[in-house]
Amino acid sequence: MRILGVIFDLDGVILSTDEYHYLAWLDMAKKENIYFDREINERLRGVSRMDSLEIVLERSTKKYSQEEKIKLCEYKNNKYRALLEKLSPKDIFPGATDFLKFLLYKKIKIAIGSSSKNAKYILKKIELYDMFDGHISDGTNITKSKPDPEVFTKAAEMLKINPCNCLVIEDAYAGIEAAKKGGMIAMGIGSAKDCSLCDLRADDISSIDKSIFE
Ligand code: B16
Ligand code: MG
Repeated sequence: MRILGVIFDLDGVILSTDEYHYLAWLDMAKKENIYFDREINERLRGVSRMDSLEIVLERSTKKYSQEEKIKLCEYKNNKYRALLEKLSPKDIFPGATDFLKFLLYKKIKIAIGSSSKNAKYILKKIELYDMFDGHISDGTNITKSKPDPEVFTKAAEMLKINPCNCLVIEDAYAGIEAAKKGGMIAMGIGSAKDCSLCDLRADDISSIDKSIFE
C-alpha cells in the first residue's frame, strides 16, 4: 500500500456542518408539514442535495413535481447558506490543519472529494481553500452522487495519481462504498468506522496513524 495522494471528504472530516444541514432541512420539513428528526438527518450524510430531499419526502403523503422539488432544494440551500455565513477557521476540527501540513511536507498530494455544491464556499470561509491548489472535486463537477465513485475518480485525475495509490478519508458509509468502487484505499472516521468495507479506521482526523505514510 503506497499512498501518494489523500482525498478528503469535507463535511464530517475537516469540519462539521451537520447541525446546519439538520436545521435547514428541519425548517423546510416544518414548512411542508413533514416529520423530520436527527435519525433521518443521519441518512443524509454524504448524499447529494436532491437525493437528500427524496429521503426527507419519504415521510410526506403529498406527491411533488420536479419543479416543486427544485424549489424545496433552493429553499433548504438558502437557509443552509445563511447558517454557513458564521463559519470561520475556528470551525476546523482539531488537528486537521496540522495533518494537511504534514502531508504536504511529506510531498503527498491532497484533494477534496465532497458531494457538496457549497464545498468551495466552505473552504474559503475556513481559509483552507488555497492549500488544495485547485484540486477540489465537489458537487459542481459530478453527475452521480456517492456511492458512485465519480467524485473520487475525478479527484484522483486532478492529482494525476492512480486510484490504487489514493487514500480516501470519509465519515459516510456512502463515501466508503464510493472509494472502494473507485479502487481506492478507504479510511472510515467517525460513524463510518463501523462500515465493514473500510481498509483503515480512525476515531477522527487528529488520531490518524501517520506511520501509514512512511
Ligand atoms: P450541498 P460531504 C455532503 O458533504 C453532506 O454530508 C450532505 O449532508 C449534503 O447533502 C451534501 O454534501 C450536499 O451538500 O447541499 O451543500 O450541495 O460530506 O460530501 O462533504
Ligand atoms: Mg462527509
